[in-house]
Amino acid sequence: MLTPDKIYFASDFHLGAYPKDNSRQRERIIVAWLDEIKKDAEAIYLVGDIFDFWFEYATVVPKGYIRFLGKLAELSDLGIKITLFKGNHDMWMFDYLKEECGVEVISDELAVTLDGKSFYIHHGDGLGPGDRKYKLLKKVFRSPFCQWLFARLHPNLGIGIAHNWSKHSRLANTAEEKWLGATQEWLIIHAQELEQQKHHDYYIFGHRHLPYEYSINADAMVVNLGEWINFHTYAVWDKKTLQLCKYTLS
Ligand SMILES: [Mn+2]
Repeated sequence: MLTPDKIYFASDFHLGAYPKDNSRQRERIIVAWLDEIKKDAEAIYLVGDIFDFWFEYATVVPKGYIRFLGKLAELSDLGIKITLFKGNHDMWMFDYLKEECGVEVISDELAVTLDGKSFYIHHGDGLGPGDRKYKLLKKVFRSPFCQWLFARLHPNLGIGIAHNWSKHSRLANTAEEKWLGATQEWLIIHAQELEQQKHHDYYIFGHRHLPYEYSINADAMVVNLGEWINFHTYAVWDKKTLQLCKYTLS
């Protein structure tokens, strides 16, 4: 066993996304990756949209992802600190994953200092200019009243509606996202604005479904983690550098 001295970041697994067979195969790849990094991981940050849909009723959780959930529990039992961010697809996580898998759930952003460097981490939804429709929708979806109402629906109906909606989502219908240029990439614009208020060494986002690294000044970098349908990308911090890597099943 190596000394656990690495910190890993990944996002947008979209487990459960249509079609189901692809999702099961993706789960195997993710579990293999987690199994590989457990030898040297000190902490793992899963930066949102881990599930294509998640909703916790008082006594019921969505079917599936059992190997993934088991692996999270195993790693957390080994003492690896796992932090799970809510994304726009899985914002309805409450206590279950904390209680069953020992992970910490973060609702929005997390600013954390790791080995003397400051990291600003957020899934990335509802940030930057524009997208006013989603920003409003997010407020509605996150409201306790709306969540209470949704919980009144029978799970077959509620989760059925959600899966149907997700079939029409960006990820289900776009092969691969393309780089728009730094002046158009809204998470870069957002990071530049944040940087003017307070310096961070690294800004880490998911949501964009496009892996990239972009320096906004001499000591601040934006890293987008990509997704695990087309790219299988993750970032690793080794106490000196942050590197964006691609996982291939060996
Ligand atoms: Mn996503």
